[in-house]
Amino acid sequence: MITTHHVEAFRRDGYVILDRLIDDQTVDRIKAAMARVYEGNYTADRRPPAIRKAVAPFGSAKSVQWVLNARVLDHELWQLSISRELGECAARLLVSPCVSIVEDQLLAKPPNDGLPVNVHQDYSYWPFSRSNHLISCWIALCDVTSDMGPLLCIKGSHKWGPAKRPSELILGREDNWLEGISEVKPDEQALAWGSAELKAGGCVFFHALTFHGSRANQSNRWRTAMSLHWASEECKADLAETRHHNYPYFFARLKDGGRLVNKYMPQVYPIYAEH
Ligand SMILES: O=C(O)CCC(=O)C(=O)O
Repeated sequence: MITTHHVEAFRRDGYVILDRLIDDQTVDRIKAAMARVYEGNYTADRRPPAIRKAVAPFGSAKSVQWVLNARVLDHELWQLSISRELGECAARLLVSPCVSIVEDQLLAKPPNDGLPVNVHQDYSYWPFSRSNHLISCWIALCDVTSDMGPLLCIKGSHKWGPAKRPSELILGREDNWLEGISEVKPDEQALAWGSAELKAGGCVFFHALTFHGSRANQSNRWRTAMSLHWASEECKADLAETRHHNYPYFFARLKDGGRLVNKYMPQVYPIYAEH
């Protein structure tokens, strides 16, 4: 699925858009799983028994309603997250011999002019990795048009270096939407944007340092998406940084300086233990 053309575009621009990543049946299954999770119905709860509580989405009625790491709650979401085929796409773009899945996100953006998602780099939320050699994939679960607040990536911004988190993320404001780039954007550089206006099942792969965000959804339809995030072989754990994470149990049995691979973050490509 990933060609040398995609690899070159990813290296140059920091993102690559694919019209089709998953088929219609998979889109329908993931949408149904997403609805279950938002209703509090978990088909395969992999969390430690002591913390199996209802998960409230982050955000507000106006913001994107955001659930992190729902793959550990639902069988379908787990199956998509551990897909060898998708992991291979991630590994090819990162030019890494292997990848593990380290995060996923469900993203339901309300209609009728809610809040934007402020521009940020995903790596600023992953201090637990000593390397920024990670990749994200934002998958459209509905047809996304320009008025729906599609994901927007700044071309070439993965070369600007790491920046701090913006002061706000999902409760963003239009007047400080670009605040996050001010620290690292080269002075005279004009911004060029890639926009994820896609049919359901299309996606954008982007580097962990690529600045991205989205404007308000001005349409009268929900904009739904799921994102997956993989770490390359060179990503080693910084355990001191895992203690402040919302989900410390995710880092169970990792070694400081060891790979980001455990039962919640399995290596998905290549799969060594196929029987
Ligand atoms: O869905 C959005 O608008 C933002 C998603 C995002 O920031 C991500 O997937 O990393």
